[in-house]
Amino acid sequence: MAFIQTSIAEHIGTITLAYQSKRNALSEALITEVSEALRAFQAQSVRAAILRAEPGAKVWSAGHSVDELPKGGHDPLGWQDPLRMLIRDIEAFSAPVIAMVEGGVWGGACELVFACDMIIATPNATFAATPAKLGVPYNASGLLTFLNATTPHIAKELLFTGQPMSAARLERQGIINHLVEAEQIEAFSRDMARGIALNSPLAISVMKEQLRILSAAQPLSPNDFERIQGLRRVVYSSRDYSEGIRAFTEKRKPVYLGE
Ligand code: YXS
Repeated sequence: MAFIQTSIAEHIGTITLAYQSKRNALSEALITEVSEALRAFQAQSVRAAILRAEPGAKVWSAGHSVDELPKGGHDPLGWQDPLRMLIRDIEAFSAPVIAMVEGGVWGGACELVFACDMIIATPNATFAATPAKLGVPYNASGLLTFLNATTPHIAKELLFTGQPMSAARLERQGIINHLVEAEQIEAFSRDMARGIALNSPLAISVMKEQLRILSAAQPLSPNDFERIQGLRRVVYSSRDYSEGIRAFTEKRKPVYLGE
């Protein structure tokens, strides 16, 4: 792995973001490695996972890789966007994922941390949501992640001001589970993961999925809406679509290749 480190011990899987030269920016390449690690954990029946940066990191993650955002005219956070796929992978992972946070969390990395099942952070960790700063139209299911993990007023302050919010402030709001000093945070996180791993993995995985479904239970869930949009985009950008239009205007039978 070039961008992360992984380990499994005592049924606990650990993913360490290790791309400090780019401040753990969530590039497609890094996200691919995290998703592969989650699949490997699933295959080895991991019962709890910890997602962290390297010890003492000043930046947990700088958020979506800005140079991978479309320059304009295209949805920057559509269904197929790697960050969107990673959020879904975290939510679908059968065991609890604990975000262990030191340093600054930026942009889409805030949503990544909020999509985890629990958050343990050092007091000097900060969270800065940046769509408003970059003029990015955040996507509906991403906003639902913010809403489900925080409160409407805190989500709005994070999203509208774009200013870093302290872990201590978020812990007071019950959004961060525990504030732990840097020297103890690794042992504290492992102890919590160990306790989870002693419980029934089946009961926990079912409750995690039930809570995911219930928390997304909207008249039309933002995920479903975006999936529809994503499927539509696949069709109207396809060869078959333009072939169908051309055959119609040329009054001949279309030849469809399914691509
Ligand atoms: O110049 P080199 O090659 O050394 O690379 C620099 C930065 O370009 C790179 N880097 C990034 N590359 C891609 N995407 C990023 N988000 C990103 N952030 C940083 O990392 C190298 C070191 O950066 P540098 O010198 O700025 O480090 P620093 O320690 O002085 O400052 C760390 C940060 C995180 C405060 C600073 O890098 C920063 O402000 N980064 C951008 C944070 C941000 O605005 N993230 C939002 C990305 S957009 C997103 O997540 C969503 C789409 S949304 O906005 O909607 O939430």
